[in-house]
Amino acid sequence: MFCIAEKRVTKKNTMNETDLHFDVAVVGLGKTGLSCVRYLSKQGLNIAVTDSRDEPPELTNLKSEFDSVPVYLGEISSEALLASDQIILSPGVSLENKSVKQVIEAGIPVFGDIELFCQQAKAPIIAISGSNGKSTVTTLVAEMTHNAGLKTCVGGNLGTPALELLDEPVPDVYVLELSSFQLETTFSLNAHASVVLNVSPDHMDRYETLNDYINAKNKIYYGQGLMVINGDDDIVKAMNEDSRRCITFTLSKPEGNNFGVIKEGDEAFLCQGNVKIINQKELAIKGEHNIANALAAMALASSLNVPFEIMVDVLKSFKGLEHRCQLVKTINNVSWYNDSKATNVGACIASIKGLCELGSIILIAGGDSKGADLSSLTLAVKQHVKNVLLMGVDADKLAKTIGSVVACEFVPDMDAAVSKANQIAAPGDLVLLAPACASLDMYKNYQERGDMFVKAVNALEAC
Ligand code: UMA
Ligand code: ADP
Repeated sequence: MFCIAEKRVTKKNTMNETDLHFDVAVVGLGKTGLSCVRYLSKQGLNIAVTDSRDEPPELTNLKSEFDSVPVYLGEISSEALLASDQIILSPGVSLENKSVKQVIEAGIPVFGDIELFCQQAKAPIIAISGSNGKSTVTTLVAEMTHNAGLKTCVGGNLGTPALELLDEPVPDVYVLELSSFQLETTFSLNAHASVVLNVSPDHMDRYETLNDYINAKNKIYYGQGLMVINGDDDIVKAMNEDSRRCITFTLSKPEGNNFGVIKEGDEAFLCQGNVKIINQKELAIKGEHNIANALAAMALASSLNVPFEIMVDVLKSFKGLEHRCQLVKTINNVSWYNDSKATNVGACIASIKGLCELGSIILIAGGDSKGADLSSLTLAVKQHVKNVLLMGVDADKLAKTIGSVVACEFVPDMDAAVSKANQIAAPGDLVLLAPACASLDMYKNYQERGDMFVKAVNALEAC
């Protein structure tokens, strides 16, 4: 296995003392970059940091903790990279970046923080990826394993950089949410169990083709662990390898010992094989997509023998994460839902389908579509949405896509969107913030966008 310390010794012996030389260059000074510097500096390595931004978010923290580490800002420094034995790339920086491509061509190894983590992790890893539902499933699995008495460390794309988890005593299990960006630069993952929850187009501003995005996601299945496969998703099903242990989940009746849903009259039960585990009505998270999430979480947790009773307790009490299909309030018999985390078309469709039975929908959407083809939104919008309020850089693109099937109106900001929705909503309607786009053109992140929505909704007066 490729190992940082070995590589350093080899290269140092061949270097001229006066040459600019770093053992490792860390590209990107966000959360991941800082966690890498902390980790690598503990090994006594000679580190450089570079970021294309003039003021990357963790600059102050880096300076206060490591004032002697050289930092190259304003562009990703080819000089620093070419003077390094290896490169650790933050997930927000593409392998297609000009300076990064140059070092790859020069034969310098490039990998990411998850690769470093995998080389050191001493406990089984449950790895979760997919276009949508990652954070929900990661949190569910971690609650299940924790409640089953397993010491659980959770992180990755969810928020805590994976390398920070190595500062804790070795747990019984690591539960990691992994993005396609993180998987691109990971080679040694051999998870105890892993899943790609679903695939729908996302990050098409980063990937040239949908296949490139799929190939990155597929890397979560590297190794010999249990493959958890979404039997309802053709793209994920094609990732299945016959020679591997595999368990599937489906919204239909399951075959064999797999997970699925059995319907009996008006009732529906989440099951493993013929064994009923929980009545669908008892799930605290709502919507069809969340049934799939619950099944995936159970399949993953079952790989560590978490008892069904524990899974059921978690599924009855877990009400979902903030900014995911959350009821903010009901006012004048109009319900206001915050799904700011619906940052792509697949999530927006799931959100509409999950809530449409509760009333006609007024949708607040728009932002940065990340180069996505938005056309798959049309059918769900046509069937369930009566008005759309649009904002952000791709408002026009959305209007051109769905304007022929629904009334669209442009609004300058969230306050205007909420105020307009309040004017047009009739009793029994739902107002749903599910933008189908990233927030970064107007907000710091999806949390800030959701907070602005919640604030504006809470300011509405009952009449
Ligand atoms: N950036 C630059 N220049 C640089 C480096 C980064 O412009 O030189 C930009 C990136 O394009 C990106 C932003 O800075 O827009 C952040 O990138 P980063 O790599 O510094 O990100 P971190 O702060 O390290 O956070 C990353 C994940 N972010 C991304 O992958 C963009 C976080 O996921 C994750 O929680 C964190 O590591 C810890 O593992 C966030 C995310 O948005 C939630 N992920 C994407 C998603 O879920 O869709 C993949
Ligand atoms: P991720 O971490 O992959 O972004 P989250 O669990 O944070 O996923 O959910 C984000 C949004 O994606 C939700 O609010 C919902 O709109 C949608 N979503 C969640 N689970 C699914 C799923 N299984 N299929 C499709 N959409 C989903």
